[in-house]
Amino acid sequence: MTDTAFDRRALLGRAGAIGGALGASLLLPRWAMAQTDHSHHTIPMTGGPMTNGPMPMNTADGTLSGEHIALTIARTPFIVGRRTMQATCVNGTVPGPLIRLREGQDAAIDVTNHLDEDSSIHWHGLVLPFQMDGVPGLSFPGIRPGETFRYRFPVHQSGTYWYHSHSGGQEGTGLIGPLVIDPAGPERVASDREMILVLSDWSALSPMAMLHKLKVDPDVFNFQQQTLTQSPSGKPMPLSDRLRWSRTRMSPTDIADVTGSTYTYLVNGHDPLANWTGLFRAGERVRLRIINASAMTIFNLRISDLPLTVIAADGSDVKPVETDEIQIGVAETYDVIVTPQDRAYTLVAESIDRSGMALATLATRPGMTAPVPALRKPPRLTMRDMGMGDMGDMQGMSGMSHMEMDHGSMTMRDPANAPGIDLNPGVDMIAPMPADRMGDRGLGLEHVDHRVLVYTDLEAPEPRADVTAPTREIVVYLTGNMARYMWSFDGRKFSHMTQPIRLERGERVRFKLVNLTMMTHPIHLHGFLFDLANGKGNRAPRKHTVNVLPGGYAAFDLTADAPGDWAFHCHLLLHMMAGMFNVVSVRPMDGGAA
Ligand SMILES: [Cu+2]
Repeated sequence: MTDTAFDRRALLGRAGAIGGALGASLLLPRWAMAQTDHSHHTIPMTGGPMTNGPMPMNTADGTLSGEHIALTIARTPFIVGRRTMQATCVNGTVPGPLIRLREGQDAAIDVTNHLDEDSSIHWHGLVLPFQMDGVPGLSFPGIRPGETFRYRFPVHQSGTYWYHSHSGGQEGTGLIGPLVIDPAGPERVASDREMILVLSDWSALSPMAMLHKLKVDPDVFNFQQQTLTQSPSGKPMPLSDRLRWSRTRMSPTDIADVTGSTYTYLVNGHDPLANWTGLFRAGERVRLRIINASAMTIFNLRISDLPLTVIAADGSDVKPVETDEIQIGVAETYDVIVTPQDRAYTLVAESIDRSGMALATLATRPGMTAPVPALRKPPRLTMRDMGMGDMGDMQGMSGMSHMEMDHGSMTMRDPANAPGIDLNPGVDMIAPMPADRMGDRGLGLEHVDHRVLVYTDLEAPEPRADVTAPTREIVVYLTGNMARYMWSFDGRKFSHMTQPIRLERGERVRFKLVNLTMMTHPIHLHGFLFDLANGKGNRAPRKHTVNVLPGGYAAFDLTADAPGDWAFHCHLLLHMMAGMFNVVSVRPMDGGAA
C-alpha cells in the first residue's frame, strides 16, 4: 500500500469516529486484554483499541506454544484513539500473539506472508543459526507475497524477548509481538503472577513518510524546540553560545527526532485513554515483562509509589536490584518484580523527550485508577551529552564557551578525535572527549530525586567462566548529520559497498561504541548475547541491545562463536533505514570455508 493510500485510510477513520463501538467488538490476544479472571496466571487488560477477529491459536488464551507454530502476516484495521488505520500485523492483532517457548525444545515456526510486499520476522535476542535470523538479504531472501517460510531452531536460552519484521518499515506499522521462553528448570526468582507490557509508538504516518519529512526538515516533529535566543536553562543565551549551537546545527532540545507530535504511545496496543489495566491480588509478587517494541521511542518507565526490583535485562537474569525508574531503549527488555498493595497504581512510560507517555494501571479491581503524573519538563543536553567529558558538569555552558573562545582548542568536528572515520557531510559533529557513560543515568534523569537504573547496576547472578579478557578491540563510531538526517557507523552509511566488521571464529573481541552525536542510540547486534563491559568482571550481565548515551561510549565483549553474517544496527528504525547499519561477519563457517 502506498503512503498516500495509508493516509487516506487514516482520514476516513477519523471522519468515522467509530473507535469506541468497534473497539469493544474486536479482539486482542488474551495476554494483551484486560484481565477479568483472577485465577488466570497470565495477563490483564481492559477493552481498548482492537484489531480484527479471532485467528487459530494453539491454546485457549491465544498464546502460541509447542514445537510447531503458524503465523500469518497481513494488513488489518487498527484503531488508535478514534482513528481507524491500517496496521501490518501477525495473526490479526497489534501487538501480535504471545509466543511462549521452553528452553531445550526445538521450534518450527511457519510464517505466511499475505501482504503484497516482501516480509520477514526476526526473533530479537535469540541465539540461533544465522539462516533463521530473519534479515532479508543477509540471512535469507525474505518471504515473498503468498509464500510461507519455515523457521527452525533449537531453543537454548530463556527469558523475555520479542519479534518483529525486518523488512522496510513494517515493524513501525505494527509487526511486533512478545516472545517468552520459560527456563527448563524453575525460575530463579519466583512470582505469583506475570504481566507482559509491550510498549510501542503508533503514527498515522508510515516510517517511509517520516523519513522523507525528516530529510526535508529534521525539526518537523519537534514542537518543543526552544528559540535560539534562550539558553537551555531558559536564560537569554549569550551570542557565543548561540553561535556554537548553530555551528553544531542542532537544537539543544533535539532529544528525539520523532515525537508525540505524531506518535501515540501504546501499552499492549492501548492508547493512554484506553488505560490498559492489569489486575493483581494485594501482596502478590508480580513479574512485569517489559518490552520496548517501539520504532523510534526510548521510554523512561516508572510506577508511582512502587519500587521496581529488576531481575532480568534483555532476557538474561541479573542479581536483583531495586530501583525507581528505568530508561528503556528501543528493543531492550526488562523483567521486574513489584509487590503492590490493595490499591491502584499508574505505570508511566514517558518518551525520552517528554512529548508524551504510554499509560497503564495496575489495580486489584477493574475500573480503579490512580493519579497520572504530569509530563516532566523536556530534558536539556549537557556538556557531557555533547562529548565534552566532565567539563560541562563543572563549568556549565557559559564556562565552556569561555574556554572555547579563550583557547579555541576544542572543536566539535576534529577528525583527530575519531581516527579512522570517513569525514564527509554525513558527519556533522565529532564529540571531542567522549566519556565512559555506562554508569550514567539516561538523558533527562540526571537530577530526578529517586533511584534510576544504570548499566553498572546490572550484574549476573553468578560468576561465569565464559567471561574472559578480549584479545582485540573494535572501535565503532556512531555518526550522523542531524541537519540532513544522515546516520551511519564510522561516517559510512550502509550500502553493499560497505566493508563488514570481520571476526575470526572463536576470537574474543571488545566492541567500543563511541557516540559522536548528541542523541542516544540503542545499538543491537544480532546472533549474540554479549557481555556488557561494565566493570563487573566475570559477573558481566548479558545483553543484546545497549543504549549509547550522547557524547559518550559503551562497550561489550563477545566470543565470536556463531559463524555467519549478522546485522548490527541502531534500533531506532529510521536511523537504521538511513544507514546506521553494518554486518558483523564471523568466519570460517562450518566445514572450514572462509
Ligand atoms: Cu540511532
